[in-house]
Amino acid sequence: MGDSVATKILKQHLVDGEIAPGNEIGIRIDQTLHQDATGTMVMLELEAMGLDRVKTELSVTYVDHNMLQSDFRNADDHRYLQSVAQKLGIHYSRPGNGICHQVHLERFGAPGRTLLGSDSHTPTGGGLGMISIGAGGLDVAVAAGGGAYYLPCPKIIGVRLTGKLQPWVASKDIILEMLRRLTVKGGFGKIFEYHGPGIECLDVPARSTVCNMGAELGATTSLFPSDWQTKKYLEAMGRGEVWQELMPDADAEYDELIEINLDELEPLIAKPSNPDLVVPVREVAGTKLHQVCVGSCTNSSYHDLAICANVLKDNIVADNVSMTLTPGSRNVFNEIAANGMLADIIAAGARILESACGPCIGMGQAPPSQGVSLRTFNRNFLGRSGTKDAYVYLCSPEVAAVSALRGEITDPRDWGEYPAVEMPEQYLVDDRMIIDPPADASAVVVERGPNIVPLEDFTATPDGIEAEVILKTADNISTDHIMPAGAKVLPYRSNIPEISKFTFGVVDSEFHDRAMAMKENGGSIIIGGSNYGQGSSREHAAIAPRYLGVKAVIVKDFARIHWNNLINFGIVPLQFADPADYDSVAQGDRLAIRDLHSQIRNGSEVRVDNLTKGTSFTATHSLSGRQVHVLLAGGLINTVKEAS
Ligand code: MIC
Ligand code: SF4
Repeated sequence: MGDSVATKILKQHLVDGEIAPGNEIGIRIDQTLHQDATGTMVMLELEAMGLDRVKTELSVTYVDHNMLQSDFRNADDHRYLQSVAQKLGIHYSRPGNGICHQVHLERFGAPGRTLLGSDSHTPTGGGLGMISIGAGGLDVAVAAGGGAYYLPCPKIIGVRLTGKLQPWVASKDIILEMLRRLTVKGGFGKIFEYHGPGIECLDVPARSTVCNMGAELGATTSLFPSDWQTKKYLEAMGRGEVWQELMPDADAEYDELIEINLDELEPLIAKPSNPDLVVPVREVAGTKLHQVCVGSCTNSSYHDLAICANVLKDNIVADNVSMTLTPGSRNVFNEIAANGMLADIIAAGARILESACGPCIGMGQAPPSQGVSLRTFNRNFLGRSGTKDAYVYLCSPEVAAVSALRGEITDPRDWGEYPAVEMPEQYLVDDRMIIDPPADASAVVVERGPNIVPLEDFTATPDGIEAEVILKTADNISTDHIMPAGAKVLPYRSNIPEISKFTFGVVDSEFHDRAMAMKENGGSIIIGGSNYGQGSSREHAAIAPRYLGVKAVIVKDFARIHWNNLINFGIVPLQFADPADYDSVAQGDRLAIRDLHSQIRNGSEVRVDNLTKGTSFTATHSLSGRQVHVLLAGGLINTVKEAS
């Protein structure tokens, strides 16, 4: 049996274990990506590990999330990141240069390489035929320091595309169709490899949109082969030399196969408030809009902006709509400025935002109360927009542009002829906003502001837990619920005591105070449903609960990155052996786990006693031997320190 592209890259980078689904494998990481919201923690962790220079082929820190400078905090973080990047041999993409994933794709990604990023949408790089994975900051820090990245060997799922996208149907509709079919947990433990004749009609940015939002499936990553489209893109970016052909073997077999006929695809939309609530646009057409936002790492490439410019040209945004547009990178910005499209967009009344995450992470542009916001982004979790009772829909730039003019959700096929975009032969490229690290960093002084608080020491996991259930949640709790982002919270990303005050704020405003009270009395336990911790890679969703004394999280099942983050920060992650037991536990119950160490070491089952109800149930864990060691040591920082 021949190999898929994913298997070829994994084989070339394997440093530990054997490639077979379910095994834990360790892979070598060629490149790391960090951004400002998770990156300050990565840098603090690298410093805590005592590293003086990264050991990867390439590491880049981007400033794109924490862009609002309403006081000194974010600005101090930027200054810290720039100086520490210089010190550690990391390239630094300055604020204004663009969203990490878009810039990385344009300037650094390369077929056949591995990329680990402290951001869940790192799989955007899969559009170039690379294995790019989102992970918690600590895993990225270890990889930057030359360590392997460990993961349960994923299944490789082939997604065979046939046919051709029809006018007004976009690559965003491919991934929305995947979410419609598979749901937000359908990608757990899987790599999606797109192939087949249908990929011919997709250029690299279109492919990257699909890979980017594979994160919403909960997938390990997604990727496309590296073919003539990849070559064309890299040449247009002036980087033709990094191209190599990378195709699946003719007899490659996949663990499962999914088929999508692009001829039959129609414009789709995800309804509030989960990315898998997908329906055809025509089903919700006519819904009145208050806001339309184009941008985010999913849809901010040149083509995405250009299609909007072509639709908006000589028109005006509807009276009831506030429309924002965000170019994904300074290069895209320059491109639309140089060819006049920016003028068409401004004339149409759209609000131009700086090249950054912006409204996607709640950095401004919160919709009005109960407002309806249509966004080309990837996530619409409750409260993420900054307005808890807003209704956020996700769609393609085509749907967004036409709907902004009509003032209501519109199937763009009703608009008229498709205003096709001509792609540049050669993109405008200017790398002067990327600062290379010096060869000799001995003179670099790391600049730290007063908001940058080093991590506290983590104690080893105790041999027994007796604690109260502080919270019982429903299914699909995202890290946006656990640790919200947005303009108020993000400035505290390098200050755990402060940021912990916002933990679970969206669902339970008393959580922090209750947790602090319980901390003195054995700590607390969280009970969760299915797909607990979906969404972002932010390890603050684990570090803050840990700081607040959460000892264990017992759920029906976990999302991948958050599960890893819990282990890395010494919180015991368990699953109900029988999901029906979820119903037997209530908030306020006192639970006990005796002989935790031997129970975890000696098998996958752990007995949990419910002292309040006088009952007990079985929980399971799926930790590897390595992870058991990390967890019981109190987290990964402790084991890294042990080893050095
Ligand atoms: C997100 O889209 O939720 C973020 C903000 O980019 C996060 C990272 C973070 O929380 O800093 C992600 O996707 O990992
Ligand atoms: Fe930024 Fe949004 Fe992309 Fe996260 S999903 S990296 S917040 S643009």
